[in-house]
Amino acid sequence: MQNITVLSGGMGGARFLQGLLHGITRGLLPGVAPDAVVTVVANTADDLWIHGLKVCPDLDTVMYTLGDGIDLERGWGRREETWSVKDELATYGVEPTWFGLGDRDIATHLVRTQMLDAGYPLSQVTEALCRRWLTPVHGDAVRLLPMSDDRVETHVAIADAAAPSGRRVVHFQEYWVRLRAEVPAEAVVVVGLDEATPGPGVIDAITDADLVVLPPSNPVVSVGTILGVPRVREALVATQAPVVGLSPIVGGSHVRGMANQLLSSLGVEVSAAGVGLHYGARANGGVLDAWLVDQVDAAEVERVAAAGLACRAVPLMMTDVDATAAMAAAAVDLAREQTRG
Ligand code: FO1
Repeated sequence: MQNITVLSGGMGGARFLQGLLHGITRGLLPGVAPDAVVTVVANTADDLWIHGLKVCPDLDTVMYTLGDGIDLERGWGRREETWSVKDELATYGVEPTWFGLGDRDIATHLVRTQMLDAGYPLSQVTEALCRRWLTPVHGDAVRLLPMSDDRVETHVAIADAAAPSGRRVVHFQEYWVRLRAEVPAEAVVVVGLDEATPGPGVIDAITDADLVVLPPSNPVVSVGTILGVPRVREALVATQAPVVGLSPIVGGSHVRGMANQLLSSLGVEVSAAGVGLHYGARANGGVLDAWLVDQVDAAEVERVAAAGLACRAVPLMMTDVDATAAMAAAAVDLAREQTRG
C-alpha cells in the first residue's frame, strides 16, 4: 500500500493520524511502504468566523498535532499558549467570550484570513500553513486537504421555549463549547453542504487510494459531513481501495469529547456496532468494508458481521503512539483481507 486516505475530524482523527504515521515510518504496518503517502481529507463544517477571523478547528487540530504544536491536554490550540488578546477582548466586553483564541493561534487565523481576503481558496491557504507545520516534520508524506473550499457550517437546532417555533438554531461551536452538548440536538443542519464542491484533490484521494480509513472521529458532525459533500460518497463506493473504519465508541460511550448526547439525539445508537451500522457496508448501500471495535465490545462483532461488514475486536484506546500504531496495523491487516478476499 502506497497511498492511504483518511477522512478526519479534529481530536480523534488527529490522534489516530499520529499513530498511523508513527507506524508507517517504523515499518509496523503490514504491506505499507515506509514512504507511503497519507492524504487527510478534513472536515471544515466546524469552521467559524469570530472577531473577523476565519477559524478552522479540525484543519488546525490535525495540522498542530502532526506538526507537534498541539496542546495535548486541551486537544486543540497551541501548547505553551498565552491568552492576552482573549483577556483584552473580554475587558472590552467583546462577545463571544465562550470561544477562546490563544495569542499564538491567532497568528494562524490572521494568515488564513489575509490569504482568503486576497482570494486564495482554503485549500491553498491550508497548503501554505502546512509548509510551515507539516513539511519540516513529514516532508511530502502527509497532505492535508479541506473537504471543500466552499463555506459549509454545521448548525444545531435546540429547544427554546422563548422562541415562537419552540426552537433556536446555534452554530455547532456554540452548541459544542458554550452548551457543552448538554441540551438535546433536535436537528443538525449543515449549511451549504449540498451546494459544496469537493476540494481540489479530494475525490482523487479517495478513488486513487490503496486504503481509505474512517478514524475514530465523530460519525455525524465530522466524518458525516465529509460523507455529505456531493460526490464523496459515490467515490467511496467506487474506489478499488478497501474502506475500513475504527469505532469512536468504546464500551457504549465516547472515549473523549461529548459525542454521546449528539449521537443519541440524532438517532445513532451509541455503541461500536451502532456506529458501524450507521456507516453501513458498501455492499448494502453503505461506505465501509470493515469495522474495528474495541475488545470490550467483542460481543458486538457478530452483529456487525451480520450486516455484511468484516469486523474484528482489537484494543482501540489511543493511549500513546505505539498503541495507536497497533490500531492502524490492525486496520491495515483487516483491510488487506478484504482485497485478497
Ligand atoms: N474548545 C473549547 O471547548 N473551548 C474553546 O474556547 C475552544 C476554542 C478553540 C479555538 C480554536 C480551535 O481550533 C479550537 C477551539 N476549541 C475550543 C475546540 C473546538 O471546539 C473543537 O476542536 C472542534 O471544533 C470540535 O471537534
